[in-house]
Amino acid sequence: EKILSKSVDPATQQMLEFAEKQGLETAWDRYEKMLPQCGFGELGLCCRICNMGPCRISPFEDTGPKKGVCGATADIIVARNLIRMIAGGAAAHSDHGRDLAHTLLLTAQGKSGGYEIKDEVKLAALAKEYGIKTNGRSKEDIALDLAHSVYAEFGKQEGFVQFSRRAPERRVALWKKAGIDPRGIDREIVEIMHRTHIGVDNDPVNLILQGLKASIADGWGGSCIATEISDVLFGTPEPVRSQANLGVLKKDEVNIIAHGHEPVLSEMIVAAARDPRLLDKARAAGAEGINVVGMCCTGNEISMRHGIPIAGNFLQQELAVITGAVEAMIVDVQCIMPALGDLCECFHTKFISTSPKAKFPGAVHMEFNEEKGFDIAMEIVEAAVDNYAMRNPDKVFIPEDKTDCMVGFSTEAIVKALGGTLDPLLDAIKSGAIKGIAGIVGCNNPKIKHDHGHVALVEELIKNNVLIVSTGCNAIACAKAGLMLPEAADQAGDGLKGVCKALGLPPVLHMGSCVDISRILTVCAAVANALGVDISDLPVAGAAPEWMSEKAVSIGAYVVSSGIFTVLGTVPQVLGSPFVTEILTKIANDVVGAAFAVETDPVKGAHLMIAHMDAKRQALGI
Ligand code: BF8
Repeated sequence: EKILSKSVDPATQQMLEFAEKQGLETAWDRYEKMLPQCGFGELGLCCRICNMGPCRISPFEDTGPKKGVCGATADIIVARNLIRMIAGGAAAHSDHGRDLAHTLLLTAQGKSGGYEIKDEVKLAALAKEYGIKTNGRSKEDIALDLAHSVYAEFGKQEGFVQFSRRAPERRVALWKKAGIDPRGIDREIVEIMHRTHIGVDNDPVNLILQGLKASIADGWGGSCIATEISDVLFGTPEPVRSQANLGVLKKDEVNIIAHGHEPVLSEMIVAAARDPRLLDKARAAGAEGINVVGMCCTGNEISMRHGIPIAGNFLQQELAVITGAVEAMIVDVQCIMPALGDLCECFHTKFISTSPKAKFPGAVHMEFNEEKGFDIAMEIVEAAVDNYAMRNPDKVFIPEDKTDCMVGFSTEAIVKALGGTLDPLLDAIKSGAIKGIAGIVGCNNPKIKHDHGHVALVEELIKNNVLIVSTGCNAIACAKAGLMLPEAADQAGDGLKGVCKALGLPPVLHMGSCVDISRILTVCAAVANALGVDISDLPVAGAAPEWMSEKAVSIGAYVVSSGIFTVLGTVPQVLGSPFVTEILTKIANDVVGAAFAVETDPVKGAHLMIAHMDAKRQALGI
């Protein structure tokens, strides 16, 4: 029963039971040992920004300090802590985008190892946005100019981030008026670090506005660059069948997990694993083949582009190792638990780090670089193949669960599925067959029953005719729950069911990894532009039911800044300041036309979103 309370996912439940029997520790155990978590930290009231501290503000009215040594109040401390989280998240997403820009540059110069320009249509479209000439030019020449242009977005000191101009004019005007139209990506992140230094910006409103500004640079800048350049290099996703959950690991094959975020690495791992030389080697070692599967967002990337199965979402990374059937856990950056090092020691699994930016205790470091991308990937996959002989069959326990799913719904793929224009979608929204669109995204968090927040919220929404666009660990949860199949339309309300059946679409569309939330922004902008309104006028809402990362904080901030009401399913560390809480949940409406709500019950969260959509529909007169 204790295990049932930890996850709704049957594979996860089985693996947790197995782990417990083996005495193996997971994030859930470590979370329990952490309880009760620090009350000051939970409320955002602890300040460690300078060495006069740490300071902590008493949340109680009549006792304890109300100001830090420098005089910072709860409002200042909470606001500073919050926007530092945004800086961390925006930096992570944007650095991912920068790595793609780097790969595009090397590829255009003919210096990358194994990469090519796959989507010339997108290359031309992006070139047009930047005013880069395409007539009579080679794709490499165009790509070179584009790489320089997107690279420049990071260090821009003035002006604006180009892709932000996809937003409706009214949205841009509103950003300008509020002083939150970002100039350059790095600039806004650095400015957060400056302003939150001791003795700089001590106005909670001014601090939060800068947080929003940096987050917009993430969503409409760094994340958008990551998505678009990935499409140019690896192809824009189209609907493809895949499978999800730990049952995708195979008993008789070399199992390789690509875990992390950047397709620059995982694309090459996928290519190397298909190389006949390594396949022969695997067979010679007694394996039937090489089975590459994904984990977390890199799993989303390669499943969207190649149908590669996804082993699981964030909280399943340790469980994958515990199956005893993984030859190599290959990681790059973000959402990789350092716990994997100790855990892999208990098995034959090789934990292989590849990024100079991300090293881990207990990992073998095989540094990856784009110049020699394919060759290094070959070495990494070969290390996994060699490790097959070390597998102990007695330790292998692979749960059977795996679910079919249809993934790969880029904006372009959605438009194509609709017959070439957004009109059928707009008509369905106008007629009420579809009540609205919800973007459901984000992580897992042991504070909430694994996947329950995701699945219960999405099920309630589709029942009420809300079409779902999904990314990140939510997408993986939905795939595992069978919600990403056209048949899942049977679980939807009559209106949505009819639309899905007519178009052969699932009610929950997999739009990719977390940086691909930029795809959701692009769709919202296109719908708003088609209707001649702002994004904040649309019957759309967002939610992050199980969020935990700093990236999720930045995402939430740019989604709200883009005019989309957003429900958080785990409580952010801001409640120590009633004023900051009010800014986020109410006052933001007056500035950006949207705000946050916090609701830990997913069904109630769904109804907050539905009520919001109803209100927007009424205002639009539909
Ligand atoms: O970028 S949803 S746990 S894997 S942070 Fe991480 Fe959260 Fe998963 Fe992808 Ni996004």
